[in-house]
Amino acid sequence: MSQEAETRTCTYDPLIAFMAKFENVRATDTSTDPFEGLSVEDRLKKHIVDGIKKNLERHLDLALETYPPLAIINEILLDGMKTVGELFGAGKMQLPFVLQSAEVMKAAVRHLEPKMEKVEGSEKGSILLATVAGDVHDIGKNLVDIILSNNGYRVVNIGIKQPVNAILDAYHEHGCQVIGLSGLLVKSTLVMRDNLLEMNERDLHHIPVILGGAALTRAYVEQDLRSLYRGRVFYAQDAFEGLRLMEDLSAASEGHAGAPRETASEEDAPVETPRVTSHRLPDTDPQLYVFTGVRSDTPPADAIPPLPFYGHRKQTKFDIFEIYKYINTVALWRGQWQFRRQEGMDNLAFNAWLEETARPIFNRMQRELASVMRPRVAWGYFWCHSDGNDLIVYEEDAKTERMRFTFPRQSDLKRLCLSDFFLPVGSDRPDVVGFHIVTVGDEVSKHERDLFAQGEFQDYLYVHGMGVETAEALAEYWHKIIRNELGIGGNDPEELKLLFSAKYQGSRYSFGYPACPNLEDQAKLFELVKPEEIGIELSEEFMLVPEQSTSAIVVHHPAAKYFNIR
Ligand code: B1M
Repeated sequence: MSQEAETRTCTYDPLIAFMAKFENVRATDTSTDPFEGLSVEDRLKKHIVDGIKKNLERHLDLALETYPPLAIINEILLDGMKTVGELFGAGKMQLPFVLQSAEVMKAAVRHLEPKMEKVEGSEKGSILLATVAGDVHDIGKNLVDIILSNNGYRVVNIGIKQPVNAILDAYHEHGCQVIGLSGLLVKSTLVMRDNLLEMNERDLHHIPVILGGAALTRAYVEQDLRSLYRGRVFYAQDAFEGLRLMEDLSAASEGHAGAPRETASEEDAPVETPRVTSHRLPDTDPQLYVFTGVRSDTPPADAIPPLPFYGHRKQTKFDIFEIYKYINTVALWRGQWQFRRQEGMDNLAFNAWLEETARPIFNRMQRELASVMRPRVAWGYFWCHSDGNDLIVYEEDAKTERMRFTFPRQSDLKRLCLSDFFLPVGSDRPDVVGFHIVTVGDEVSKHERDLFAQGEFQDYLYVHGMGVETAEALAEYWHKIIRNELGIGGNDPEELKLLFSAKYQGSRYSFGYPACPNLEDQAKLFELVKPEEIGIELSEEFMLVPEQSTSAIVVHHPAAKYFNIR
């Protein structure tokens, strides 16, 4: 563990001290013993709520003089975690500090476990957690794991890309009570539906299922999926809703009142005949979006940039600190690290608070991860023309078709389609299109996995966020290089921050996003820029490996901006 990480676990944490100005979480003070005058029970609760590891073992040993280990966990430490959950729920505690509390909880349990005889039924409940087949997203499910397992539940986390057979086998093998499925891809919502149908088929509908992940909506789960599954299925928007559901489900299975509300309406639901409602999921199949006919009135670009070179190149040498400058701190601090504005704080105060709270963590992370990040880029330029909704990419002769992409067209608004930004086939000259793919390598993901395994939950969140946003920063940085190579970088704003709101000429569109939703098109991009040469592979499900990688088609047209397809 680094010296700084060590420092974090001391009795004084400047972040917590600063936060205490705005919330009810108590700060610890180095000048006096923060535990002075407290009973042993209150000392242990303070360890949990304030996330203090120092002297934890001493206080646990003291408590062992009075209580058996299991009682310490169930009656004292879990009570502390309950307070943490309540503070978070009331918007008075930030996620990174919740994770710090979970770290202390895990350390406490680790200390007590060897002193404990296995007591049957000591767990509050159990859940089998998995990210569904074809989906590589780990962090959301792992946050759920951290919150549940440090609130007294047994969690069997079998990882990412799990087919239904593996999920059900593990569920039975480990004697779990509930199945929790996670997934971020649009396709995962369909995989979850198929998994539920499979469970119906195998008469396993007695198993309650909790679903979570960004592509899901509450309506899809609570209306569509609930009408398909013969058992109970719930939507958890975040880890804490997962915790509440587990509490309700466990209470219900013990015969207490408090089964999740939805179980009551289950009897009313049409059970035998699966019903597909009108609720429509976003779909990755571009055919669904291909409307022929009216094209947008996007005029051709005034000037077509000269082709910088035909084909692909790679870049593997970078100054990582240069890349860090392109990190969008709003996305990192508020999005990934989930620092939220506290009640009563205006924007100015929140930004000042972020500068004092998040900035030092950001600076530490930049230093610690400098040798862990392995930035690499593959990119290229090609002749092209549009043909209706298609984009034709030519061989070097600018005449022979090499491949063709098909993009969806808006059915309303401007009736935009990505291909509208390129000169149409038959024009007297070819147009130019760019592609790029960037990665920060696999080391950062490995580092992240180690932190998770070691119970360093707060740093796990910080490192994951850094990996994600450094990959994004590299894409932003390389897009700027591409604009310069195309000779259209002259309009770039001087202030880097303005790049995040795309205040430059042209746009980059990532496959899988609305304007080019077809993830299978990643295979064509691979054919064009050969990312294997920089160590990026394409999985069977068209996901990029290493995880922190992102690809895009780069358009030079001045009118090219993000747009949605409905
Ligand atoms: Co991209 N990405 N991404 N991405 N990315 C998504 C997933 C996407 C939905 C964005 C979008 O279209 N709006 C989209 C997929 C759409 C689709 O299926 N077609 C997408 C795409 C297309 C892609 C690429 C393909 C783009 C490209 O490069 N061409 C590419 C693929 C990468 C790859 O293959 N390796 C890509 C790349 C990236 C980055 C590398 C830049 C980055 C990191 C990705 C990563 O971590 N592996 C990234 C990010 C950051 C996102 C979004 C914006 C955020 C994901 C995230 O970190 N969430 C995402 C859009 C979104 O989610 N809004 C998107 C934070 C995380 C903690 O939340 O996992 O949802 P989440 O978990 C929450 C809750 O959902 C809930 O609790 C958790 C904690 O509170 N929960 C549960 C989750 N599971 C639960 C289970 C439970 C209970 C609760 O059971 C008990």
